Amino acid sequence: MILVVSCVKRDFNTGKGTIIAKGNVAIIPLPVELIKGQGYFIIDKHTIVSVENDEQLHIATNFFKKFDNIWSQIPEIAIGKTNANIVFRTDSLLENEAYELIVEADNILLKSASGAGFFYAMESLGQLMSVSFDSEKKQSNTNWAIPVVTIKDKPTFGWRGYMLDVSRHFFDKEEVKNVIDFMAEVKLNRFHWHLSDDNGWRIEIKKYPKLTDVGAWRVNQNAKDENTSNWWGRPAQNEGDLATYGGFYTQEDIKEIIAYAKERYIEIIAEIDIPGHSLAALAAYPEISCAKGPFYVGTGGVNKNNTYCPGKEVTFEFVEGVLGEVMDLFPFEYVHIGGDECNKEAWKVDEYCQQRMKEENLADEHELQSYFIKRVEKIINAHDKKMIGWDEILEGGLAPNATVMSWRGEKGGIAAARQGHDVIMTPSKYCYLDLKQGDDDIEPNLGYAYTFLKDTYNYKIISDSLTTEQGKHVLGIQGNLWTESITNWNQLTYMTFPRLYAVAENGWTNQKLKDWNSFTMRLLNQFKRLDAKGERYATSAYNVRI
Ligand code: TNX
Repeated sequence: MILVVSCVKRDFNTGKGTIIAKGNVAIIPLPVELIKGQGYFIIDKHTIVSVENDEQLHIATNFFKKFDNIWSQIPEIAIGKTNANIVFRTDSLLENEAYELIVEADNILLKSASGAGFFYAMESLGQLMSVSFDSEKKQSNTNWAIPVVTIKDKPTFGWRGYMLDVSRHFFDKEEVKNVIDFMAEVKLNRFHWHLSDDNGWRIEIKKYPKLTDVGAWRVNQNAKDENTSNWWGRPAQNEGDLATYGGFYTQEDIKEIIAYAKERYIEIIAEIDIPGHSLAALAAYPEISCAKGPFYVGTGGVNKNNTYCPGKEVTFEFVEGVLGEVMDLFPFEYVHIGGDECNKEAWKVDEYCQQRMKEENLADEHELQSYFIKRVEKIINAHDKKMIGWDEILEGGLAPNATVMSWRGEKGGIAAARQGHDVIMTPSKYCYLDLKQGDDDIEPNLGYAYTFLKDTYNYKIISDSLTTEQGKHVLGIQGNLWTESITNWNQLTYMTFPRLYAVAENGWTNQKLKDWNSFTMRLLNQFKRLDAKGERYATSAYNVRI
């Protein structure tokens, strides 16, 4: 495998002084089949792209649009061109998301049965191009040399996800789009958006305006917390730091982001975390809690009174109102309702909860939680959507159609798959991108564990303890970025890369083909791409335990 990227300045027969930016073969995630040939295909001002329909036109146009800043010779792209040298051709025999990319010295052929497959073929093509394609520098006379190669590729898992917590720290619309871009580059297809938690409610709900008027903002306690266990990491530096901290997305923002993700073949799964992790909602609407309040949007640490009251009908009305708008907004078939780490102390003494437990014949608070989640699932199913929850929803009995996200190790996922429920594996030891990865000096630190790159890479998504039939319930893998200790974009990318690449390759590449040594070599190319874009990433994760 060639790993040297070079920009060779020389005369080339299409023009004097033209720069040839030579790419190399170092694709992440590793394709199923890749045969390298001799020579290069040159993309230059004579290149013509032929597509078959509007969707392909869109894919090709968007791909070359990325060059706008750096290249003035974008190829002509049109439907049904006869004299083209980059050709899109539908092959309905290929599986969903599969593609073939055949680069020869004088033409490139892309085959797929779906828009997603063509999109992935183009993303692979992008990785075959020189890193200078990612740089901001204007190179109007650059021609691009794509190595001759034949790729036949398809994903192993249908769910290849990344979760971003925007509650603990807020990331704005442009940052979210950037996240979606870096997911797309490595063929991830599920963006899990953690939109509510104790520390901020981030989605406009028209029926409940206080959720964002009140729930999206918190006092910035940086100054106070400076010498204590400070989740938020940054001491007050100037007057502005004492103002409120927060932000939210309007429904219009969300539509824009959904459309942006759709163009990149990424589905968005919205999470409204209930019945625990709900301080921000309670600050806005205390009547849905067992305790009296008042409540304040959390500023770090754990507040035990952060739970909805499943004894009161008004709680279900609220949940239905909120989820109704969420489901109308997000086209994806799944909605995530959290269900994790719900503190049930208040339920034990609340008269409404006690009454409910009597009426419904519920033995304990776990069954009360299960009652709550099952009612919520009915609301979701009535909208023809499916519910996902963290693995705590197993406690007290799973809701009939629930999908489980296994985070407290693999146990929950294994148990749910054995019960015939679909699962997504995201065990913290392998998939938590907020956990430390090696370098004690410079990493943000939640303080309780590590997630090493090599472990993320080698993690076996379908446990050996499942039968083949049970294993089919494992939909895939997801990397989660919780943001208690991640306050800004640089920290976000630093904790995300390169572990996200390990998640991506693990989810895409056949278990038997995965190869740690090859992965770490190919990673160097990704680091160069990140360098070209000026993005931070952790080399500690790379160095530790190679
Ligand atoms: C557990 S994972 C949580 C999150 C925290 C995370 C920190 C899960 C469902 N709950 O609320 O942010 O640990 O690693």
